[in-house]
Amino acid sequence: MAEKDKTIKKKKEVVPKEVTICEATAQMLEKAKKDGVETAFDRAADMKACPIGADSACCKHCAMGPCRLTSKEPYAKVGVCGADIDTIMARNFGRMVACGTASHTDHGMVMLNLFREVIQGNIDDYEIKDPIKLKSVAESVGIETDNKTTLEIAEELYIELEKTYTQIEGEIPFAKRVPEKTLELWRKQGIVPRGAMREIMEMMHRTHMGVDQQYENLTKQISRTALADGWGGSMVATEISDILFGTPSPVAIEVNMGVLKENKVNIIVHGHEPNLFESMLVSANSPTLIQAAKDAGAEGINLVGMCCSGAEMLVRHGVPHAGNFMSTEAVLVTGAVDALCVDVQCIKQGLSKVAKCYDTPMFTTNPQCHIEGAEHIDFKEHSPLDCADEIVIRAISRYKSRTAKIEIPNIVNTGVHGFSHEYINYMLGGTFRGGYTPLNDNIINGRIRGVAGVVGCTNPRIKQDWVHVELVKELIKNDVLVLQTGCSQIALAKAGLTSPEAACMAGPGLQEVCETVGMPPVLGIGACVDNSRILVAAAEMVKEGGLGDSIADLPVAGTAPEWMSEKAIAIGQYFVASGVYTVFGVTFPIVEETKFHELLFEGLEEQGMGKWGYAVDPYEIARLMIQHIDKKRKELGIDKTRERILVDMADRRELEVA
Ligand code: SF4
Ligand code: MSK
Repeated sequence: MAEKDKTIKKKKEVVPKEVTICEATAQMLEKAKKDGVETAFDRAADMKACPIGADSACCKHCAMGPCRLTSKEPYAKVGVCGADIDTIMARNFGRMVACGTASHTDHGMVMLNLFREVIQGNIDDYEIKDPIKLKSVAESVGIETDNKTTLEIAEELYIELEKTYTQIEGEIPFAKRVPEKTLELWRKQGIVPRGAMREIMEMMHRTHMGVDQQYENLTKQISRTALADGWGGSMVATEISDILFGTPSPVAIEVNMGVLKENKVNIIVHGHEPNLFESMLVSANSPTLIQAAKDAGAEGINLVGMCCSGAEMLVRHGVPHAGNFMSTEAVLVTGAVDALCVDVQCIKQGLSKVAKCYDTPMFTTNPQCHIEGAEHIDFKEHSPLDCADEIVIRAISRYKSRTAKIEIPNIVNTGVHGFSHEYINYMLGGTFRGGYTPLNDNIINGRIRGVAGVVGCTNPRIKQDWVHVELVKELIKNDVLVLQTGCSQIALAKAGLTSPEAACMAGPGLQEVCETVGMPPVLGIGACVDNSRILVAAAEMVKEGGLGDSIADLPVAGTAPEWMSEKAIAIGQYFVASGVYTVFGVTFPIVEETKFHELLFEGLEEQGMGKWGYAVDPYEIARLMIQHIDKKRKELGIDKTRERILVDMADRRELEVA
């Protein structure tokens, strides 16, 4: 027995301050340790990532395998069928893109189905909240709107946008928003998406054993599938959600675990589709349920978001946000959560165990996502309040019989979020000069060096939030304006960088622009599907003129420095195929010195698209992005910062005479 004990491997101990810079999360991880509760941080420390999988050098696409290629004799080995390292990596990468694209497009399709049911009068609980956006989206896909009612425009838009999914020939509707030169390149390459279902199906078919075994050909379908996400499913999700629930505009926000209130019924909504959260908002504000909460001894109902549906409600309505992906278990350790309700995507199965430890009821609500250990209450769009009310009632009853010891980190950070591409247009151009001219002008005159999209997840393989925050600080210090989505923006909000006061941390040019406009140097714009807003902003910058003819000409770059999900890979690939240099951190699922690696990291740029980059260190990621921005500025001939010429009265008179 004593002999056996010696062989029991001791679990690696997690030191909270070493795995996160989020103080609230660290405090809760300390408490979890005392309470004997395990989180993803513990499991990550205890489970080394598989090195062969990390290199994407294994294939289990058929029963002649699974085949593992080893790095000995630099990947000279091939699978039983003869598939080489480039084929295997490209197929694995393609399947990641297919899954990420499927996730976003399924989400978008749920929104579109909801839109159809609303306009057909089958659902009363939702309505078109933003008819102006409805009109502009319709016009952007070529629908004539003059002399038509809102309902007529909506019906035509539904028919048009359905093609995003079901069309089998032709180009997806939002291809009309793509700058001409970028679209021409896609046509030449044969990568304009037809419909998302078609592209995902073809991607899966071509990665079956014995089909496409040429990495360059596979890469074309990888791009086509990813573009069906960015300019398809994700864009539909964003635009329809804005039409139904309102287009974001700047709103003061509060983030971090201190948004939980000990004397209120705390309900967390976590997931991605905004319809559940919108209905939870209605229930949480219902006078009857508020009274029920008061009768139970609470001061009220406190609805809080997490992860991406939280980010979406944050930018749209200013609903408080408790934390990003790697804080979802930690927040339950507070003992203060009276109900956790979830829908789809990025919901760790481990949550149900942690919830049980603190007597927090956890509810799944989506028929596509049940979780062992959580109770399922089906959310039905035709009677959404049945589910939402039930969850609130159950939360009130948990409040009444709270047994868990409560410890809420006393940390709340503030900022301003909600910068939709429409608002960026207005903000920089004003009511009478709406447009991207001021942004382009400030890029041309060098006050703004370029624009960066800093997006994506947090990941227990890397110190939570640290790379996001250090990288963004470095970018704004160098006059790079930062746009943010998903969990990344919560990291920056917690660090205080999304408040206008953070302008003092920016370089002199960006600082001047921020102070003039009254905006923060870091703009939070929504959930991970809302990366489509960045694509639209990039297309608008090209359309405005002065910065080249295609997205690939722009001095912009993207990054997901702490990514973890397949959706992130799909997002990265659609940015690359759209023309954006995109740097990922943590790990990259491809081995260097292979033909597939060379294609993604160099070849695609030579073809006129963007390219991938990889670095783990935040300062190195910033350096790579700034280097690329400077390269683009040089190619555009705007690499020398122009001195501002102040026009005096004599000059003005001369101008008038002329
Ligand atoms: Fe092995 Fe080829 Fe089958 Fe993959 S498809 S498991 S490489 S035999
Ligand atoms: S939720 S995909 S952890 S951003 Fe969109 Fe956050 Fe990444 Fe999920």
